[in-house]
Amino acid sequence: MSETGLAPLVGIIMGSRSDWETMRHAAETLDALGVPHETRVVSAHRTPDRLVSYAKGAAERGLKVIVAGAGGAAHLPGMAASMTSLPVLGVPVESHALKGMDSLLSIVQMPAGIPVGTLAIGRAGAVNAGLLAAAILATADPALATRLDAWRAAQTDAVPDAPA
Ligand code: RP5
Repeated sequence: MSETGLAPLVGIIMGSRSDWETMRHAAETLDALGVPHETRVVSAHRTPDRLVSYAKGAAERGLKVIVAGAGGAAHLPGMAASMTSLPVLGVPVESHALKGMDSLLSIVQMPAGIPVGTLAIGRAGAVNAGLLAAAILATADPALATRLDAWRAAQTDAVPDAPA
């Protein structure tokens, strides 16, 4: 169950608790849009069995989209995508050593055949992963489509005319 008590439609997974500072922005975006979701730490290299069980069971548990964030040698999104036909959205977490370029290239350069929809490095990518997950769900949920339109209209209204 999600925090709202509704069955989660989006699974937000991340390679480490240290990714939460970035990935919480995906969760907060889904909260703002009223999309039930769950959050889990699932590491491709530290908890490989947990990853297999999560990815293989995701569709059967009712998830519709997976958002996967990882940093460094970020194989979590690609490995998850290899074990489910649900759409997987990858968020490159900014690493200390290479500022997230390692994460980005690890996630975006999937060989043909197993897609991962790759977002920007860091907070922007996490927010946009939430928005994209909602947009995918909204194709079959008119009420969510209306909420997403309202979210975007509010964003537009919040942009000032003048820089200062
Ligand atoms: C990756 O290693 C995680 O996704 C995280 O971004 C990075 C560092 O993890 P910690 O050492 O902070 O746990 O698996």
